[in-house]
Amino acid sequence: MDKDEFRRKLIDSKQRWAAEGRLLTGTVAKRGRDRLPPGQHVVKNWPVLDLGVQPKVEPWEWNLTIDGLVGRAVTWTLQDFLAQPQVQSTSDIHCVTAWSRYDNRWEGVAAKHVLAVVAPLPKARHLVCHSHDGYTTNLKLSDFDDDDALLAYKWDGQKLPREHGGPVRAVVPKLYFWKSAKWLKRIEFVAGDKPGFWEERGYHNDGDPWQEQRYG
Ligand SMILES: Nc1nc2c(c(=O)[nH]1)N[C@H]1C(S)=C(S)[C@@H](COP(=O)(O)O)O[C@H]1N2
Ligand SMILES: [Mo]
Repeated sequence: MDKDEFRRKLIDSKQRWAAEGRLLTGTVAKRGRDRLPPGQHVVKNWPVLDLGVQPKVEPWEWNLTIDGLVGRAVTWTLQDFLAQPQVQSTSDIHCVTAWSRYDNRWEGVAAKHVLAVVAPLPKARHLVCHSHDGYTTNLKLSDFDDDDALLAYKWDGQKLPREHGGPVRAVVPKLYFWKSAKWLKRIEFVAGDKPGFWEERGYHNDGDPWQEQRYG
């Protein structure tokens, strides 16, 4: 199977899941009380999920532009990125395909630090993450503005491997993992919402695992 065929089949089957409402249990859990969201099971390994293309972005050529409706747009090289305060944060992953992985030890730049640096304008209510493989995903600014959201450079003490989005990926633990863009290239602050790749293909706009916001 070539890459295009893989990609088409993967998109087809995930769109079918959404159309059929696969995995929905009809329960609503409570984050903080229920560690595991409804319909999820815990895995020990770390599955790789993407569109079948894992762009190779060399550390020296990687950069991240953060722009749109901000007071101060920036473009960071990896050196600039690493010169920002680095934080550690341990959190759980919840993928919409029903696996969850506990206690991921991330290290990188806190989302709150990003917001402090670029100072989004009051009318900026959403953001779009753009990746090197052409993937996009949208977030509410209020979901990104969370203590455990970060741009991750390390996982479990090691540089983030390419298949998991290295050099740098977004991590927004309170939402399904499709909201966490790998191979991050640009964060664009916008006023009106702009659905991303999966959000345009039957996946929920917000993606809260405890409310089973899988499809929508
Ligand atoms: N750039 C990019 N980011 C992406 C994806 C992708 O295809 N491209 N897939 C998303 C999906 S659907 C999931 S479940 C997670 C998977 O991350 P992992 O491969 O590190 O487990 O990445 C998300 N971020
Ligand atoms: Mo996913």
